Amino acid sequence: MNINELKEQMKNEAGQIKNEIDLKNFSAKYKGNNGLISKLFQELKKIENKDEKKQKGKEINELKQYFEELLAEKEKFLIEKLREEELKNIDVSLPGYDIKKGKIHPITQVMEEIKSIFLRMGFSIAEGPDIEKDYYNFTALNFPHDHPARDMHDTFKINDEYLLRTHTSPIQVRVMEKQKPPLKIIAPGRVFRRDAIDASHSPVFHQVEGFMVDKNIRFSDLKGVLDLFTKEFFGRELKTRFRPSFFPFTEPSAEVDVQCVNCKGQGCSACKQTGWLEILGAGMIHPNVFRAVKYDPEKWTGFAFGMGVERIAMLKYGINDLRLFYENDLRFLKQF
Ligand code: 2NL
Repeated sequence: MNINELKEQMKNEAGQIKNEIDLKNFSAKYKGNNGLISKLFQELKKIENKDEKKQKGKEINELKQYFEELLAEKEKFLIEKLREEELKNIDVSLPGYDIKKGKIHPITQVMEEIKSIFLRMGFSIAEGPDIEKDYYNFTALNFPHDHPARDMHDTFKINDEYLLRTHTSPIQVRVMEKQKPPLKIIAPGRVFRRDAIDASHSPVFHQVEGFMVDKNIRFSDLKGVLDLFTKEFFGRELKTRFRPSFFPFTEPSAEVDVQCVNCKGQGCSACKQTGWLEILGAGMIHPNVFRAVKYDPEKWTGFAFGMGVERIAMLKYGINDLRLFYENDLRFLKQF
């Protein structure tokens, strides 16, 4: 068979390729060590006339080139055909897959919302270690050595020097040690207390504390910042009130109530008929705390506050048992 006839045969065969198997057979017939093209090259070696050999070699190479083109063209054609058939079988009226979306845990959501409100007021965020020195957790915060909160029964002690922080205040002491005022800082984090678990206690919970130090910071600044916070977080229509209280690290100290989110201050079972919910502790930073971080209490003043995130979340969403946050029951978590 001469080259031109072979070319013609290739073309006809290629035209009849309908599927992958046909393509494989077509390829095997001509290509590879046992293929027809290889055989032609072998026969070429036998030709003795140089010019004839050269001419024939050129023709076989052209044939090989032609074959490769046919093969590539057919391969492309088959892939496109396959894709077309796949598309034909897609029923666009079928409902889509139900993609199960994960969610942010409600405690994290509330933490993020609290942080975002204070960030908008110009506060920065600071963090610190869960395992803290007794010094940063108690001593620098003006806790007397015999203060009941230092008791073994309230604090997870690691050794004489270290413990699990019982509040996030040590973060703020560390910030003040390193940085000079003016400061506006939010300190969120996990805290630990030796409490038995019940509807309102957990050995691990979350706090957001905050403080501001500058010249001439007054109690009215504290009231303005916290009033704006409660309005943003609980609702514009709810009032806040400040009651006198006591903390070792602030003087004067206050507890902050917001009007009951449930009854808007009318009195209901959620607020035990008082119309108010306690949400925060706060006060003016005690001069002894400033002395511990080598700030001059005659020059600088500041306020600080702290809130329990679980407590705030429970009040906001009307949840009566803190344990729901830790049980990972999807029926509960899905609601947030
Ligand atoms: C509460 C009360 C409070 C602070 C936290 C604080 C921090 C420094 C200095 C002074 Cl470094 N005070 N924090 C002040 C008042 C109250 O938390 O009931 N938290 C759940």
